[in-house]
Parts: sequence; C-alpha cells; structure tokens
Amino acid sequence: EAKHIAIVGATGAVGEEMLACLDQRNFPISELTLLASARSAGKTIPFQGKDIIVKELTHDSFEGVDIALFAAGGDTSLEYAPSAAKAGAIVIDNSSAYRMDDEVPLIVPEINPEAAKEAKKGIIANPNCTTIISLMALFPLHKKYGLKAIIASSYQAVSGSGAQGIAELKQQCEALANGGEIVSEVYPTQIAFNVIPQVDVFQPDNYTKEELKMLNESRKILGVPELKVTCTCVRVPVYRSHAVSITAVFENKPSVEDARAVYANYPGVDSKDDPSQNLFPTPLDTTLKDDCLVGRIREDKVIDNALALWVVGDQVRKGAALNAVQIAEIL
Ligand code: 2RA
Repeated sequence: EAKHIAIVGATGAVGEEMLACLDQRNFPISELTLLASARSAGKTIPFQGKDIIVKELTHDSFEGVDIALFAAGGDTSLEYAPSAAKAGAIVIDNSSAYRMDDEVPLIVPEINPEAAKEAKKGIIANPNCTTIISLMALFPLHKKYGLKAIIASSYQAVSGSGAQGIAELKQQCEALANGGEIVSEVYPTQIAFNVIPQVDVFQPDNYTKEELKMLNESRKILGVPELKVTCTCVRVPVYRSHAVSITAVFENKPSVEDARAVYANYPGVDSKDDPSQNLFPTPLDTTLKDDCLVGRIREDKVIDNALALWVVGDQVRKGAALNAVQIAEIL
C-alpha cells in the first residue's frame, strides 16, 4: 500500500534523482516530505503535478514517515537517521556512515535483498556507487565460478562529488575553451582534460577511503570475508557514469562465452561485448539509464582462473538513487 516517503537532501544531485526514480517507477506514495538544510528550505520542487515545498530538516521531521531516504552526507545521517528510526521510519542511507555497522544491512537488491530483514536499527545502508557498479558485473560471475579476488581501476565521474563536481568540470571546460581562469575547489588540481588518482582521503596504508570501500563493502555484500581486493580509484572528466576496469579471480575456470551468456538474462546488467564489431560500453551509454553494461570480457593473461572485464554504470542512478529506491521497493 502507499507509503509516506521523506527525502533528506532533496535538493542535491542524488536527492533529485531519487525523486525522478520514485516518479518513473510509480512508487506508491501517500505523502511526500522533502527535507533539506535551512539554506534550501522554502524552495518548491515539482512532483507528479504538485509543487512540494522543501522543509528545513529537524529531529521532528519524521512523524508518520514510513521510509526516509537520506542523501545529505554522513554527518547529516549520523545526526538525524536515529531520530527518523525512532519515529518509526525505515531509513535508507546513501552515505557511508552506517555501511560497516554490523547491525545495518548493506544492500544491492539484485544481490542480497534478503538482508533487508536484518535492519535492527531501522537503518539500511546503500553501498558506495563504485562498489555497486562493480558488483553488478561481478555477482553473476561469482554465483557461477566463486569470486576470490578483485584487482580494479575505476574511472569515476565528477557527479560522485555532487552538483559542485559537475559544475567544476563544466566551468573548467568553458574557461579553457574561452581562455578564462579555471577554478579548482572540489579537486586538488585541474580535472578538465586530466585524471586524478585520488577519490576521498588517503589512509595510513596509502589507499584512499574510496579504494577501501570497494574492499570492505564487497566482502559484506557478497558475504565473502576472505575476498581479496586491490583497487585504484581515479577521478576522470566524465559527468555521470563511473567505469571500472576489473580482473576478477575465481575458484573455478571461467569462460568468456559463458560470462557473456550469464549477463543476457540477469536483471540490472547487460553485456555490450563484441570485439569483432568494435562493440563495448562507454560512460555515455549508461548515463541516465538503469542498467550497468559489461564489455571487454577476456581471459586474464597473468592470473589463472581469471577474467578481465570493463563495466560502466550511471553513478547517480544505479550507483545511488535507483539502488536506494529499489531497496524501498523491497520494503
Ligand atoms: C565519489 N563514490 O565518486 C564517491 C562518492 N559518491 O566521489
């Protein structure tokens, strides 16, 4: 039956996409509460023919809310998600705040939907976008061959940094085209016509938080605590879709043909892979789309029982908003 939905961070890139997904998927909504900071409160956002006024987020914003989608960063989730849960809402949190909490399930609906029943705190965590997109390619193969290790390099869109990341790339491209000054506030150096091998902050082991998310979140979602992962996360001048180059190592010997066939009837992921036709997916193929696309599937030439492959997916959609709405659909 219809639910009272709240979106925290309704005016951000992911919040806006959550609204779009709820609308496009005809999610049964009895009431919609849009919440944001004082700065954004008062704005109106159109939804299904009505103008909804964005309210300021407070600890009392969740009366009667059934599902609260959070997309306003980790600090806001840590501060307000417990209040939403206390008011009786199920929280689906897009931030990293609760992902590694043993009492909080971390869910990709195509992989571990049953974990939604374990929301002991009334909170469910949405995984990191790079993890979701990578696992959409790896899970079907994991089921067939048993995944042991992942060696990956990501090519991450600026939308991962929110609306300001998109604006920074746009500003720099225009400035470079017209001879103006470029502005680098979101990234440590120019991102236009460049690539930056840093996403999030460095840790003592010289990996970034983003790279360790791939390791820790993949182990939790797949339920494979001994999974080995080495990942290099790179920011690239692309607007909305992440791409990940992966060598996946399995227990059993995989075959390229079988791998392509596996994707053919797997929900949420498709293969676009025919070297004889120069057929492979690029970030522009998945932008604003639901499905992830896999290509460049080939036997790895270094490691036995391993496939090299390339997966792309829309970072704002399947990487965040769509995944969260699909979790809400499970509920
Ligand atoms: C990024 N995955 O791409 C991180 C957070 N969205 O910046």
